[in-house]
Amino acid sequence: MLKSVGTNGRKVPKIASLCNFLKFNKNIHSNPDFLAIAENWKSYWKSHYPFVKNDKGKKKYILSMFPYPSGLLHIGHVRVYTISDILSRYYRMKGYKVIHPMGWDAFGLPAENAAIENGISASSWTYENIKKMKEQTYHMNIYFDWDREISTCNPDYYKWSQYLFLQMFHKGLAYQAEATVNWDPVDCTVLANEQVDSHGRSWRSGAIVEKKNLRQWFLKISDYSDQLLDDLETLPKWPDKVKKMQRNWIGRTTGFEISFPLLNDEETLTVFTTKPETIIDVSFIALSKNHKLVLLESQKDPSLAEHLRNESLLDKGYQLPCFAKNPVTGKALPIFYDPYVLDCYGTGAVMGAPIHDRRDFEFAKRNNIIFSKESCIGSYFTNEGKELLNHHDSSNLMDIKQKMLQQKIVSYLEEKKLAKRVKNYRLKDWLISRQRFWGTPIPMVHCETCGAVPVPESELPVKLPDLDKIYEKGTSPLSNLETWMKTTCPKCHGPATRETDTMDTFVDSSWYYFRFLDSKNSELPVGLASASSLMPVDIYIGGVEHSILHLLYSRFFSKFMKDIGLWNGDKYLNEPFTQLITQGMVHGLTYTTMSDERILNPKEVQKIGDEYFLISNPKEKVQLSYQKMSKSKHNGVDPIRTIQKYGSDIIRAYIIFSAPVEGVLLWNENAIMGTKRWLTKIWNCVHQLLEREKKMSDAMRQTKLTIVDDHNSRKLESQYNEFISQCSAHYENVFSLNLVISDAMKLTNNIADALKNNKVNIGTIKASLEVLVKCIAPIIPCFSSECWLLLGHNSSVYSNWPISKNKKENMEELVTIPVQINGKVRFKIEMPKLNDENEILNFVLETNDGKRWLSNKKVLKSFVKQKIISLVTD
Ligand code: ANZ
Ligand code: ZN
Repeated sequence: MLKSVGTNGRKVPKIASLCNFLKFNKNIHSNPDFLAIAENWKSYWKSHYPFVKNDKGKKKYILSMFPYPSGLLHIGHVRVYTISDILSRYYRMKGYKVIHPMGWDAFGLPAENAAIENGISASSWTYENIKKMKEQTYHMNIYFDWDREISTCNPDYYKWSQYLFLQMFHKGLAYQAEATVNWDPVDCTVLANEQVDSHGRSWRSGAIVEKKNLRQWFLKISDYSDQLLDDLETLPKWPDKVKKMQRNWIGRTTGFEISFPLLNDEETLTVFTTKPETIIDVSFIALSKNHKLVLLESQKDPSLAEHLRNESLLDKGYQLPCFAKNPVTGKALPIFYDPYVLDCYGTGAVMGAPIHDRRDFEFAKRNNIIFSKESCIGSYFTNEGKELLNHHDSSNLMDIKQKMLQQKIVSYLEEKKLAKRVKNYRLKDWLISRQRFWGTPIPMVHCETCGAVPVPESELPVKLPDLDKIYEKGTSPLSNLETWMKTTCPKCHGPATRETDTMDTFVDSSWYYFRFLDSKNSELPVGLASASSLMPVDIYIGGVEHSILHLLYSRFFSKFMKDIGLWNGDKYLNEPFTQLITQGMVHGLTYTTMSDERILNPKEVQKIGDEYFLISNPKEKVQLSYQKMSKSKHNGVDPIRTIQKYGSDIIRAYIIFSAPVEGVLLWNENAIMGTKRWLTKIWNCVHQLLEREKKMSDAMRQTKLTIVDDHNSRKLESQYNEFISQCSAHYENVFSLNLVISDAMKLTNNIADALKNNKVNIGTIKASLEVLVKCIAPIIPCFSSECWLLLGHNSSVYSNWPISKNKKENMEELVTIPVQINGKVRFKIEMPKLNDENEILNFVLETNDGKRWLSNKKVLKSFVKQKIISLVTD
């Protein structure tokens, strides 16, 4: 049941209305003071919730990727949060229960480096930055659900990262293994394969990565390879390019493992091949550096050992003193070690068929291996094969030949138990050990008797020690803290030491979107009911640079969380993100010298006529281009400074208008002025309308609400109704958010024309301005709220989304409901299916009939029952 919500019962934004009232009485055509309007509304919203609370509405989980708290929101952050904020405001207006949380991906190297360099604690550095960045989101007027806020460096959060690690450990999905690892010599830590780029450089420091042997913790993501690959097909709202990258990363190949007996030995060598039919043309076997046989032989053969040790010889092959037997042709095959064979792919052994494969061909040439240039495959036909070939055209010829041959060879070898069909993956287990301080401690202890023992759940979190200063770089800082390390073994109670590695921060960010839904739960990472009713994330927005790692790890975690009963997402195949939006980059104007493309500071440049020159050398021409913003290119913008200059509304509108969400945004301050002119035009329309209304007699004012059936009024009416439907479509499509503004600009011009030519009913003009202001409110919150207030509304501009009378598009959504006042049905209204009673009542009060019957009354009671709205008034 509803409380009394008469028009006069609602809250009016006092500060703003007062300021504005003064302003508009003084000079109604003055330009709007965007900064003052923004300040008034932002401070009003500090204590007043701008939206209609709707706990019964359908949920919409809108999430932008949480940032690393570097202390400064950069323009990329501003773009992504603006998009998610706009979408969440839109869906709130539509009556959804929106979840739009924010938190901090707060562990990681910069805090630790700051701690080493400046001697401050990583923790206070991080929390200071969080404070600063939170303030910056306030300037941008981003409405986050701060009551859900989390920081991954908070023990209340990382306790659950540790809990999840332990669950993986118990299921055999977390294990320790000796591994040759990627060692970043600058950051002094291990990197996952995924963190090394195609040039062998660290994704963070850019240093050439070295190889080292260490005992490390791994998560067995490979157990989920098939699910992670197959379920990509169920994500139609993910960009194809991202799905393609993930597919390649998982890299499933189906092929065969074939065993080659060694001559004069019991052992066999197993190779992985996708073309088993080429076995009849094989002329050698090549092995990787760490292949068992290579390691074995190197113990007997000092020159091979030397060959493997000597970095300068490593790219040359080495023939081993043994031979393998081709199980099909019976030929003896030389065996080589060669660096072109990868350790971590297939079996680390390749059968070389030089006439079929370019790399095998090059290898054979390098090593003087003799091979026949005639392929045996060409002359190999069965009788059925010959027959088949006569019935097919030549384009399929090779394929069929190949397939038949493959079948024959495979079944021959299978019979002898020398071949089996296997799937091979590029995706390896995830190495999560980091020799760093500022991360989630891995909750394990090492005991001489019992080995690696998990910390009991009741003792979680294993807290990081308070450390004011971190001195050493190179070893894990935790291993220098004897008191912290010393502990007792949970199993035998003997002396033991704590694990000193911390987790890769990608672990923390693999499940944070669950925690937002139940951020204060002290029993579990997330409650089953919260997770199952509020997951998955409906719209996830972030940078395309996270296409592989973060998204793959998150998908792995959410599938694992289903497996241990933390959520039931079977309906979505336990996929965490239904729609993925990868926002485009922001590029800035960059000055470079014409001669050698040296990046210049704008201070070094002067404009002469239409051209640019170096100040220090006026003969040297300077060229302008747009490039990805970065400090080194002197082409960045400080978002806070621009917001302070223009106001958050204009910057938000500019960002959205200048490019489609996924496109590159070329930052051009001159274009910001265009946005400002457009909003000023709306402002003038509102004031002209009010001025005209003021001049109207009471009698005229009564009639103005009923739309006169003349041509011009009907035209404007149809334009704004069309605008509503177009706008909804753009908001829902997301990719074309920029079109909301171009459509709104068109409608603004139509309204301005209508005011100028005086042929349109003033009620229609008012209605169209109201629609305009409401539809842009998700993008331009403060200015729209101010206009809404000026147009005479006490309610929030966000109280409901306008309904298009353009019936065709809204047929499904609209219902007709009779409204009964003090026992008598007075009128019927057409309205969308709303769930919230408050919202329904607001809707009734906004209609012309509602105004007529209820404007001077106080609603004492209201019922929404069996498709009838019943009101009791004074
Ligand atoms: C014989 C052959 C003949 C092959 C031919 C290919 C073409 P994709 O398809 O990319 O997955 N291979 C197997 N293990 C390897 C390793 N550890 N390092 C480097 N190469 C390896 O590659 C599968 C093919 O890559 C396999 O099939 C094998 O060479 C090679 F005309 O076997 B093939
Ligand atoms: Zn023990």
